[in-house]
Amino acid sequence: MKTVSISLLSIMLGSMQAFTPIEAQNSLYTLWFDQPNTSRSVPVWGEGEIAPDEGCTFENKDWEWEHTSLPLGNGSIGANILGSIATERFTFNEKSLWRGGPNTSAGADNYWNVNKSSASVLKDIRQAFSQGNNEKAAQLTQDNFNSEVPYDPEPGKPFRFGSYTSCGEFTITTGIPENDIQHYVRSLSLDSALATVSFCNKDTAYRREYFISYPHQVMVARFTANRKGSQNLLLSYTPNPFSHGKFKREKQDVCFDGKLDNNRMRYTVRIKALPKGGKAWTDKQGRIHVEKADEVMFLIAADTDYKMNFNPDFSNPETYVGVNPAESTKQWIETASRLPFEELKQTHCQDYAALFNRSTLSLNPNWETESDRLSTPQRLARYRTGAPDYGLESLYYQFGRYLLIASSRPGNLPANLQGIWHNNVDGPWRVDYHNNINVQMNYWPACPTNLPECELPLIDFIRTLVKPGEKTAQAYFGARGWTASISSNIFGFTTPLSSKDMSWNFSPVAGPWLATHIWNYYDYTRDLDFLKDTGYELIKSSARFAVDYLWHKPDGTYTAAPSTSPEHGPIDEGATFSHAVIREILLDAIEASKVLNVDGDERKEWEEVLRHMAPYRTGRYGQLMEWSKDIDDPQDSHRHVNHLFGLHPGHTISPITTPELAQAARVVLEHRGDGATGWSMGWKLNLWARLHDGNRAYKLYGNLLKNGTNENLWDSHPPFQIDGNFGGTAGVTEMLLQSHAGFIHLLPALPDVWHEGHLTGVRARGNFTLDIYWHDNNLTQVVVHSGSGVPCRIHYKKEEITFPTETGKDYILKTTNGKLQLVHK
Ligand code: FUC
Repeated sequence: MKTVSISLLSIMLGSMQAFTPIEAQNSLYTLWFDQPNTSRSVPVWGEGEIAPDEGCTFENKDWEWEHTSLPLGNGSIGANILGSIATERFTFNEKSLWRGGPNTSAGADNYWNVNKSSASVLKDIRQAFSQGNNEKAAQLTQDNFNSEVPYDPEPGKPFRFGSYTSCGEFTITTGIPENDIQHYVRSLSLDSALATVSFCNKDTAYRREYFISYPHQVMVARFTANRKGSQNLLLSYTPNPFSHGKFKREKQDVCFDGKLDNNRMRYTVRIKALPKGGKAWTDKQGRIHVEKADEVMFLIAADTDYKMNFNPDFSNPETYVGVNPAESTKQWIETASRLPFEELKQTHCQDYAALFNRSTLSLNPNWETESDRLSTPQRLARYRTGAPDYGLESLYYQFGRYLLIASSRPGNLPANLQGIWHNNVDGPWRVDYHNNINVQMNYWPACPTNLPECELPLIDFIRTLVKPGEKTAQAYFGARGWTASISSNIFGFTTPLSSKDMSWNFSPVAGPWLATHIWNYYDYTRDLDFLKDTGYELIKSSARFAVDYLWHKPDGTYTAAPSTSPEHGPIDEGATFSHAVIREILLDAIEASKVLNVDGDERKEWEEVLRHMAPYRTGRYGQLMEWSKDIDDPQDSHRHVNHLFGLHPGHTISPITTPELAQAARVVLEHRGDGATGWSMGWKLNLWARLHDGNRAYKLYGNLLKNGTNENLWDSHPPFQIDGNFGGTAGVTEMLLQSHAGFIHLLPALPDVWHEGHLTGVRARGNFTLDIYWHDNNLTQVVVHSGSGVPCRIHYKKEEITFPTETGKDYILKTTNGKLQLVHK
């Protein structure tokens, strides 16, 4: 473990003698900047007229927010700390603050009654395919498999799909001049989820500490200095500009109660100031003044009236309303305000560290580099020149885990396209739940990096889609079960959108893909009660949908007709991607029904369908064919590689079990190239890891960091899109541990440059937790903790070893002369 560089520490220690310095932090776990952001005190929507685009353009107008802010979150509240001097500023989010849904002025019927009755057209489409009339099939699909709900807001009409929207912003003017600042540091420590801003002005050392507590559901901001009476502050809260409400004041507290204009969603933001020394008071504009305080702690709580609903009443516009945010926020503030800062901080750190500390990654720990002493943007810039920085590579792994904990905690919604962080009324792709790779990728690292509880919000979210998704399945496919489409919101939206561009808008396997996460969660945790009580029904009903969606052709095969491969190519009678997802959900359903020993007859049907699914095919370039016809273009460098789903995240293609198909997948990856958007590089990294090509996976990881990462390590599509962060973290895990092929595979894609290191606390399917150590590019030791007492089958290079395990016991394996041996049980 390395500590923060001597020079940085001495700056902090030297300048703040009489003052607690920033704790010596492990540079593996710290993101930091040495330049303040500007004191631009207005939000992106400005102070006057709101821009007509509501901020949905792809270029974020606030470069600093997107590149140099520090994100904090507790899964419900999110904030980005700008760390500016004269006016501190932080953007603010509440996860459920969304426009759209059944409570717009157009009413519930306008929201729910949007599925087209298209199922009867399927037979004409299939007949057209049989006659070779693909044009007709495509036309019929385009005309019938959209809806009337536009993805974009329409002038003068209530916006039904809606968007994730900002919960406003905070500014705190400090009266400190910007032109005389020394020793500025803005840092985020990933092992405690604390953001700190510290600097000196003349002989005063200032420090601000921020965290967002999950146990106490409050954001805490403390402003201190080494000189008494130095805190002269003015805190202002600016609400979402497309909302109306009132500020209520008490002595040192302010409460904003507002409603979004679009759907009347109610939200409350409460702020309490707790000064030591000096005084604090509020004014008519709802601002808080602090004068001559020695220090001040602000507590901020926020909530909306949104209630997650697994069984929405389609006639009730308020079916997702059920929380009184004025009450919930009051309780949180009251509880937190009885506790001193240190106790709030300790409770927060303990809660957070209990998750974060489960896994450590160390890469070439003895490698000394000047990068260790550089700020994160400088470090990244150096890495971009090709200089090795294994610390940065581990930091990125841990940053993904940090972001997942910060944006996805049980009891709230899953991480959206920007996790929980957004700075405008609307945003790219509505900052929604995108079901053709993005929301799924968000959860790739959850179980493998030992954060299974962070996946529970996704599982709850899937449950919200089932009832509306049954209507969609029925209307478009006459199918049992449920499905979703390309985009979802927090109000159970499962219908396709209005666009006739089927390449993205036709996505019926979105539901089955989501449902594969259910089995995956079970397989990692082996939580049988979960499978029995919640999981199995979701898997089974998704498998039923898949079976009914398939076309049983006269020749006896099953194909997905019509289908598409996102987001290019023709409307097809059997896109590889759709088949791969369907294979996976059927395999999951078969396994789950065996585990629970139920539905034997239906299992036979799933097995039968699986046996007769149109097979994977290899085309004229040796590539895994993307469509039913051999039309793949070797020049095609499209970012989507969904036809490789079976290789990753699925498990029907692997170099060990299906070497020819794995080779065909490799050809596809060669054609597509090693560039693309952030998330796409993140996916290719995972795919190369599954092909057991460590050096190529490493190249993709490097490309992701170099070409798809902002200065604050946020993934960039561009714009900022969080999926790539999660894909990156998952990919590193896949390089060092895989467990999808029926055994645990150690160091399956270790790149040559990672000579030495360890990865501890990671999970494998079967509920094993592993600590893996290697030296000179060879495995030295692995400790396997058995969480469920199932037999353990371990594979390393050409070695394989299987042994029975007992729940709660550890097993140590070592390699001697290349031989893997169980040395301790
Ligand atoms: C899919 C991708 C885009 C983007 C969007 C949110 O449509 O093709 O690149 O990630 O989702």
